[in-house]
Amino acid sequence: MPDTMIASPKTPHDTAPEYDALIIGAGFAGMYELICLRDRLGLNVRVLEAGDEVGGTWYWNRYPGARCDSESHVYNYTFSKELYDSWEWSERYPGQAEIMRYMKHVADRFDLRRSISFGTRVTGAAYDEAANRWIVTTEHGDTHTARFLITAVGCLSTANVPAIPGLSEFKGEWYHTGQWPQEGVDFTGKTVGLIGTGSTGIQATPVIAEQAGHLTVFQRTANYSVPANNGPLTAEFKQWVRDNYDEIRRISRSNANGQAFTVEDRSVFDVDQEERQAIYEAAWAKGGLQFRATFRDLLLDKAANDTASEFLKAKIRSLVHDPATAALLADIDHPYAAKRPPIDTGYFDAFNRDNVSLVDVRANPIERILPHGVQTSAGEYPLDIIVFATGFDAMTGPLLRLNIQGRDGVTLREAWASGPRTYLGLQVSGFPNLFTITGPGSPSVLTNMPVAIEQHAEWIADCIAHLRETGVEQMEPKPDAVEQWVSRVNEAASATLLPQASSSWYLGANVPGKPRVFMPFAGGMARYREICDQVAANGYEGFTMTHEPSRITA
Ligand code: NA7
Repeated sequence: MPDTMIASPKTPHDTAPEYDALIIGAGFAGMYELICLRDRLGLNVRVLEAGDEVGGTWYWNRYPGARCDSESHVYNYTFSKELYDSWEWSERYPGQAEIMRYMKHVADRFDLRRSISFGTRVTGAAYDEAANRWIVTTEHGDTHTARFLITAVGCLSTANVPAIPGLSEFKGEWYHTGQWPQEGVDFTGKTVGLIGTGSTGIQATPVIAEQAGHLTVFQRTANYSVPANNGPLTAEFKQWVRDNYDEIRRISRSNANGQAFTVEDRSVFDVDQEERQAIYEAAWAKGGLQFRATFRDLLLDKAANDTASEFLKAKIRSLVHDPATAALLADIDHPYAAKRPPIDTGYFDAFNRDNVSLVDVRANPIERILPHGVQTSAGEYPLDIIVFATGFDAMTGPLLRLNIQGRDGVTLREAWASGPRTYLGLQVSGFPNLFTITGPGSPSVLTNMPVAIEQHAEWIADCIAHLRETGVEQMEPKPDAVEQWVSRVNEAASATLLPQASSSWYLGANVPGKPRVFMPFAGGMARYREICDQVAANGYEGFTMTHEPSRITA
């Protein structure tokens, strides 16, 4: 008697809802993948989302000052001209609330919510080899099964709350910026401590300072920051954006960073000192991430980078009145932009306020959290509220916490014990039919995210369409393709100054015990797109395609 005909008691999996594809996460990536698979391919798709609304990163990161570092006219979907025309941004850099309005607008326009289960955190995903299905478990204890599992969990969605002794005994309030209460936090008159001076701490500092009685910023690694020069968009600019959809889309899809600006094709050493200074001054006045784009060798040559870093350190010293505070803020240990470069609105100026102080926790580390404050090796700081702007277990953290188990019961955590190993950042060997949108090994965080997300969502949809047309049941990368891609990711990083920032989250260095591996692909978005397209054109080179998995019995 064939196995399938043996009568056996029903397991919960037998009655689990069955889909063609399950998508985890309803941020930019999950929403668009849903449109691709449900509306274009006609698949039966469900999205499982931990939050109560769409938005992903922007749903959780609603801390004071939360704002995108990409300019609004490129921080949106471009797959539909009609959608593009239906929305108008109000500021140069969109704030969290406006981005949430945009994402709700997209959800409404494409009727996405009917396919999304909100308030549904995924706690496990196991590949059932016999059935060639993914069995996904949620925090409510229910299961869903699907042929394809697509993670759209973002790169910066697993909060890193440092394990500082004493936190559980803290009598005041404490928050991590990436898990901010929906109702907000009232800092009025409070003594606040903010730990962390990455992009988030740099955005939050001036805003909290305006409300708090006193704000103490605990700095471990000093950081560069360039003014965002944010402000309302003029009617003229809005019209330019409307008139230039094709060109903005073309540029952002054809350069290395997914932004609407290109890196100048000149070396720092092509110009003399005076001209270089004028170029930096103009870029500083214009503001934004394009400071990086002033010269082509800023991220390739340390001597070139030194010229930018000296300019930016001098700016800090000129902005901050107290020389000791200025010196501490300008005591930066890494090349400019080797860590993710922040942009700000009044960060350095905030240290000129009487109610803001800076504490050096590199020289005098935080030793413990006291019931009413923070203790460093130099002294105690009484606090009512602690804000952890301490970042994320980036890129791998959101995937590992899903507890994914692949072929033969091997977990993703085991497969990635020495760091992430993917092919193109899209698939993992031993985890058939699992796709990871903006996974480690893809350009992701080194680009304007919507551009990277659209490319991945479309590539995956095209791939699934191909599998359907050709009758392929199971797809996963060949181990040697993974090996080669991991080498290529390392080579791309090594060609830049990016690995030189020893405390960078790109390297996993911010999380104790995390393998030090440069995670994103630094070879550029346009080059990466070409590689992915070529792989597909070559019949999905590097992947094993199985028409009839030998052990499928159901
Ligand atoms: P980041 O960039 O990882 O910054 C986190 C900050 O918190 C950084 O200054 C860390 O210092 C600091 N940190 C982390 N743990 C500690 C402890 N234990 N003690 C003191 N200071 C600590 O996170 P963000 O949220 O600012 O930005 C993440 C990304 O979101 C950003 O790059 C954009 O892409 C959007 P360290 O540098 O590790 O010494």
